[in-house]
Amino acid sequence: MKLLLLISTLVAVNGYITPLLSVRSPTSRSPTTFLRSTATPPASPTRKAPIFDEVCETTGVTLTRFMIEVAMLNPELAELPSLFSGIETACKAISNMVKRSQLTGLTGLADGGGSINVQGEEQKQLDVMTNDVLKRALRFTGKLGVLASEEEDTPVDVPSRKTDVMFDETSKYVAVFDPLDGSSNVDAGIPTGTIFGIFEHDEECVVEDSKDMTEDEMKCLVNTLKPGTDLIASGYCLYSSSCFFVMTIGNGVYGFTLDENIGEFVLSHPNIKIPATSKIYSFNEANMPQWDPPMRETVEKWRLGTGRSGKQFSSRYIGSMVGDVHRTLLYGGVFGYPSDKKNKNGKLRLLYEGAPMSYLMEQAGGLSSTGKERVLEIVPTEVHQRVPMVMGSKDDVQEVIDAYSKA
Ligand code: AFP
Repeated sequence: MKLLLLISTLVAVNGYITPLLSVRSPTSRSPTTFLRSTATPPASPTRKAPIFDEVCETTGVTLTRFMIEVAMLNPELAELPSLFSGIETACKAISNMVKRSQLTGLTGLADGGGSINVQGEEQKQLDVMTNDVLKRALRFTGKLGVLASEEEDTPVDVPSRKTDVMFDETSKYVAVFDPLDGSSNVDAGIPTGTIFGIFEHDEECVVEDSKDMTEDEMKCLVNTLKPGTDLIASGYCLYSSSCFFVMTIGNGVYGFTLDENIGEFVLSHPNIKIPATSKIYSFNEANMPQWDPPMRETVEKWRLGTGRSGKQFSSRYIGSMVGDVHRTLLYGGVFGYPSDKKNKNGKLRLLYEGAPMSYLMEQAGGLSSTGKERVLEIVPTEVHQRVPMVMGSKDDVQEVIDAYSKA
């Protein structure tokens, strides 16, 4: 196992203490030197998205075509299409596994029960298998340095396997994902989804074997995990009445639907914009008595029609984040999992649920907050860190934020 990280000195830049790293990356043979801020994330660069505003049943724009255009418009993203193609393939495979699970014996708990992930949750067979499908699909793209998943105890360093690599091996990206969100619902045929986020990999950490890591090596890997403001791309696949692939590269949100006749994701929702206000809320209301007073009081007003909009809200909650967020993006509304007395940080995971979904929500014109801070600005300190969240239509989420500031 090799860890090629040399921290040579510390310098203060713009008032922030910043380590000056001397790095030997696996791809560049000579050491390179650069500055890396530990305090404020760099602002996301502006990306160009292709303009396709037509949806066509027979000769639509496929996700593959869309990503080729993305790479042409943004040369710095030239390697992203191959990574997306891995995710796309994994989503198609997972969609099939989920759809056929009642017939193929893939329902129920992994190992007949007792298989617990690092967060103490019992794993379903499909949790384990979909995690594997994604890991393989991403590894074979040859674009990935590190990946972190809900079903992995620690971030996994993806070894370079020259024979499996179709393009130049650059270890350019870090992928975070929840392979099968909402899996506790899957046996009942309720929608589930895969959530992913892509960051750039700094390449200062190279761990050739993910087993037997020392504490320092582990820290190095965890340090590759960044706040949502650093996301290059994020998205989800929803396995429901149709299979959807919804994504952003930081310039709007685009939705594709799997056309099973041709086996391709085809653009069906160009430039999704969430309505600024609505009358739908989506929470596990059984936890309401335990919520913070500003959260509880705002939702109580929505129930009575005495909130800012004066409208009486209706409740829609699947208990499967991808399904609930998809509906919220399309119809408007507020989805969330606030903190409560039992779960101080709510339930959702920051890195592979909160941040990627918040990036999409903001790109669609909505907001995502803990009530007190923007979810995208939270710097993760742990891989499986949880975050209280309320996201959705801008005016309605703002009402919650205002209630917190008043309190
Ligand atoms: P599972 O993947 O264990 O089904 O959890 C789903 C989830 O993380 C998210 O998708 C839901 O919004 C949330 O949990 C539902 O939690 P409750 O069951 O506590 O409402």
